[in-house]
Amino acid sequence: MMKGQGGLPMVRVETAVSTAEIHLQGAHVTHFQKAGEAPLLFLSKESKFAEGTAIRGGIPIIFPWFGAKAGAPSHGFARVGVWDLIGAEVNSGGETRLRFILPNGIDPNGAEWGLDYVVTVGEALQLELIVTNTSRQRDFTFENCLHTYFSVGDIHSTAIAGLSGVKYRDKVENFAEKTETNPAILITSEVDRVYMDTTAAVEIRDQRLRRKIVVEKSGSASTVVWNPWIEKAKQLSDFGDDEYQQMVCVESGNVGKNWITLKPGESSSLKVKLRSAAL
Ligand code: TA6
Repeated sequence: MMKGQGGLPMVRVETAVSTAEIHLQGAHVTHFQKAGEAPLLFLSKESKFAEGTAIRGGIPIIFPWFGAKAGAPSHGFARVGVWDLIGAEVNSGGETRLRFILPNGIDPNGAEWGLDYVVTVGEALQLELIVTNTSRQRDFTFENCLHTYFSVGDIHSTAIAGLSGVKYRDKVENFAEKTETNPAILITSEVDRVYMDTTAAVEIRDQRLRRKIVVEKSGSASTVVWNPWIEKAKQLSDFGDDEYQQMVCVESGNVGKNWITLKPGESSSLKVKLRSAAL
């Protein structure tokens, strides 16, 4: 355990093939990089590293709601809560596996849920978010999402493949329902789309870095694609005006109509595997 940016407690992981950093606030993976490659995750140079303030970049854990909520933190409280590191091991494949839990006290409504997060660092970065309904009587309904910010060489020469034919809600056009027609999505303006009922892997093709990033998932029915573009970037105080050119969010979770309801004692597992290869 060490002091990360802003003095926030952080764990640094070094394997034979990669490095990673995870801040205990939000169990927030803020860095992942394979040896000899550019960082996989984007982290804003303007991000605040202050207790209770969401870190801008990396992999925010979104729970128990996605998006804005009156009188409550945007995207839920999991990403601004301090998680406990309860386990660390190196497996036979040389991967480092860390396990975190979010203390229930973070929930002002009285928690009847358990939240575990397992981060596996190796050639790939693997994440698992496990939600358990600990109530004996009541169902538990929630949204969850791993809101991953990917680093790209230049958004103007980046394409996102894997969502062709999928219906989505376009938040830029008042949540209008549309269907994706592009086999490879190009970002040429603000993009904020919630793709629904999709379990497909997504590929980020980065011509500038000559790299593709593959986002594989299970236990997720929604994929969100977001780039703030020029005007929205200027409005974000923890995001550089030009940084929209070096990032894209491809987020894996269960959002909107894909929310999850667990019966008493049930658990759900959201898994994401991130890997890169030469393009
Ligand atoms: O996932 C896309 C989104 O919901 C956008 O609408 C934008 O608000 C983004 O998340 C960032 O949200 P945040 O609360 O982290 O500023």
